[in-house]
Amino acid sequence: MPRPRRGGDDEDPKDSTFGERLPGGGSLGWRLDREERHPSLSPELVSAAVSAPIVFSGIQPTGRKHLGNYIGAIRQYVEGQDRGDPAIFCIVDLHAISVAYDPAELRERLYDTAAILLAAGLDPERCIFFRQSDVREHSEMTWLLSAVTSHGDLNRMTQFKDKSAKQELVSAALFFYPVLMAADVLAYRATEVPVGDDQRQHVELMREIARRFNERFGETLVVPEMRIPGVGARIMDLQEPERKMSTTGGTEAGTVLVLEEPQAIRKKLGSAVTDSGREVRRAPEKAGITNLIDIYAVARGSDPEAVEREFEGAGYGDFKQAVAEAVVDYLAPVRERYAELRPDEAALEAILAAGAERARASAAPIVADVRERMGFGPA
Ligand code: AQP
Repeated sequence: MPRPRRGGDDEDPKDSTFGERLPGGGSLGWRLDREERHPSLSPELVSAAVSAPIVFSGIQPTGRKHLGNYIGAIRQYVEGQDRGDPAIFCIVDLHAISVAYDPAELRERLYDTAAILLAAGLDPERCIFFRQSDVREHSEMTWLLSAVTSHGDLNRMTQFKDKSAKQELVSAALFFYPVLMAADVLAYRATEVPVGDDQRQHVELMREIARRFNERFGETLVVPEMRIPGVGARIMDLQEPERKMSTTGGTEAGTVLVLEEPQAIRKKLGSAVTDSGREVRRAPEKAGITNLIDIYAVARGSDPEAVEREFEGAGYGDFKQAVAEAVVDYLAPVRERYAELRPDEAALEAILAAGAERARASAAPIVADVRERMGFGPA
């Protein structure tokens, strides 16, 4: 059942707020991993996949969302809600229990995160927006998919290695995190997964799980594609620009929070680590400046080449001040809208509950297919 096309590869780059031009005259603001375009799908599923993307992504309820989350993921969600048919976004509270946590705080941070996403521009009328734990199909699908997930693959996941090194109790949930992530996406036959660059390995694994399921049980699941922004796929820590900006692993001074006050943002960007040179240009040995150029380009809706031209001959001090003002302007509307939305938990709850109902209606028949293919229930 082909669905109407709403943008995609052929969309006008001028309409994109993300616009990086690809070499060779390409016009995408985004890179899609297309090396294998749905090799294992039946014609019917292929036709569904190419007509309009089914977009799915999830984000953890840490409440302390940072500029990396915003640039790498959240702005993609807002853009994706008009291309996706449907676009599905969830707050992944089941993922959050894979490390030590407090139940009461989990609820609070979930509302914080919901309010941030709505403040950023997610519109429950234009997307399906819900809380992961409200849709039990995610948990069931995790167990079903674990049958086609290899232990060796899970053991190779760098996020598991990094995070398990920091835990007192290394939970089985932390090990299973990528299977749950695969279940999230595959339960909707999503075709496109907008994420930051750090999720590349997890998306590769979910693609492998889908392929293996189809080989073992017949064509059932869609092999999704990863969608990462052309600029800003990996925002780096301002103090340690060799490491990504991160909720758990970064420095406090090097992590700009979405809800941070302008003065704090100015201070953090003003003290961002650079290098001993003088030129505002991107280079492998200039990780700090390269990061600031990317941040400025995204915040001002420009591109890195134009930023280099704009600041030719300028000193690092002036450039850092300009980046700070750009980030303050970029995040201020989100912070202001958040302050209006966050206090009304009943309204947030109503939005999440309505989204969960729609999500369940989408996932239930697909999980039923998976069960049936795997030999559950009467013949
Ligand atoms: N530094 C980053 N640059 C670009 N994108 C990023 N993302 C995370 N860090 C960067 C993207 O944000 C989305 C949501 O992430 P999450 O909240 O579910 O947690 P995460 O991926 O584990 O990243 P965090 O927030 O930094 O947490 P920790 O410290 O736990 O790793 C994802 O799409 C991610 O790619």
